[in-house]
Amino acid sequence: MSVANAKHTVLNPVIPYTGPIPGGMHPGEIIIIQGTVPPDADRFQVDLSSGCSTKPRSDVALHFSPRFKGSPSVVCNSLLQESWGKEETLHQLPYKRGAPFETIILVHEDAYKVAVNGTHLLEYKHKIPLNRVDTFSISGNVTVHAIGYIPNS
Ligand code: 9QG
Repeated sequence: MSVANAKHTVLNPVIPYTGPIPGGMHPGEIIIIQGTVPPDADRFQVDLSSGCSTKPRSDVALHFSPRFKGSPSVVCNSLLQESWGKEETLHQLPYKRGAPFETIILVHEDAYKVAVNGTHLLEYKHKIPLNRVDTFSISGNVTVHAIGYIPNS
């Protein structure tokens, strides 16, 4: 799977980036993010949200946050009515400061499955119905070369 398969591609977005997910989210769809972690990175985050309001802040279905500072980890969570839920923390970090990466978010009926550099990393069960998720954001210490959206058919 590569961005060459994507139906919609966003190239070299300015970070922080927020944009619509073309056609919304359905099981079988894939979002690919190709980027590089800066050498001095602390953290970055990918958010799949329900709208793009900042005040009040939109609900976040998937907040995916690799953290490089302290104990390396990946934190996932959801934001509902401006409150964070319970963090799901994986004490493993396949990203490296200064290195390029490819992250794939696969949309399943019951969960998101995230793979990094070709290896499955984690699964995050849906807290917000897929039909409410329409906005992609990426922010923090990251450079993004391409975001690709691959539809399910
Ligand atoms: O820290 O944790 C995820 O559970 C919070 C962070 C918050 C999230 C959250 O401050 O930061 O990572 O989107 C946010 O508000 C980010 C940048 C307990």
